[in-house]
Amino acid sequence: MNPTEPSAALIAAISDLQEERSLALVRRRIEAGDDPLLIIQDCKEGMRQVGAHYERNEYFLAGLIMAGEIFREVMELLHPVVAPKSAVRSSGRVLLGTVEGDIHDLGKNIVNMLLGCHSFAVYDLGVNVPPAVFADQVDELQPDIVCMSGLLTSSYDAMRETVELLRSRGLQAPIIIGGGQISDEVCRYVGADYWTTDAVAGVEICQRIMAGEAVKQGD
Ligand code: B12
Repeated sequence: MNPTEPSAALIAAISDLQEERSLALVRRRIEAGDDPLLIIQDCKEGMRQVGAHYERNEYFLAGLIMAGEIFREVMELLHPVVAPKSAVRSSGRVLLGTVEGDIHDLGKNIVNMLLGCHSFAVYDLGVNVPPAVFADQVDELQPDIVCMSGLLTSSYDAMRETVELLRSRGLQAPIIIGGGQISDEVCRYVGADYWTTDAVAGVEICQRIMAGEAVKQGD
């Protein structure tokens, strides 16, 4: 890849944990009218590379923290560009949270933002959400869809426990799980109805569910 090309440059800056350069590149692309979703896609690839550095012991926890901070600042820059154009909330009600034991929230926050842009009313429970809290909030808010995020392999058990509790309490609404390493196999293990590793695809699943056109995954 040519590092002067905008995508490659941003991916490399994030992967190298260059905060100022990453933010400058994002500002430049926003000014040039670049699609914010493409910018997010590049940042996600940069974060994946940071994770790979961490796995190879080239970065340590401080590197993950730094990457998280850069991504958070990038999202602050992007937020006004993807902010909802209208205050109407009519597409459906979504309960969202990162499951117990997991504090990764950058992906979840993108899902929240994009659903909001598509007129969904989103109730975000935050991170490290115990199954009982999901269940209580389902009783109270009666959402049309429940969305869970998790990036750690250990989160799959928390997701599974949450799904079991929600179903045992009679929840009929579809459950979507998401996060970088989720797969069809994980979806089946967890007992969720849908899965994705992409926020835009997650919004499309929610739209199809509300339109009665969604085809269940993970069966
Ligand atoms: C940044 C980061 C952190 C930051 C998180 C900051 C924050 N506020 O979120 C901090 C420093 C806190 C952190 C901590 C840890 N981390 Co960490 N982290 C990462 C890193 C580098 C990037 C994650 C990220 O934000 N990516 C960018 C976002 C946008 O992508 P995303 O989350 O996948 O979200 C997208 C989609 O998946 C989707 N999506 C996400 N959720 C949902 C939900 C729904 C419903 C839908 C529809 C879609 C959807 O939408 C998003 C946009 O498309 C990853 C590497 C990687 N490959 O992911 C490691 C990674 C996830 N961490 C890892 C580890 C090991 C840890 C720690 C255990 C490290 C430690 N020794 O303490 C702790 C665990 C803390 C905890 N209890 O949760 C491992 C997990 C390995 C595993 N198999 O479990 C990874 C994979 C790194 C690695 N390769 O080893 N981490």
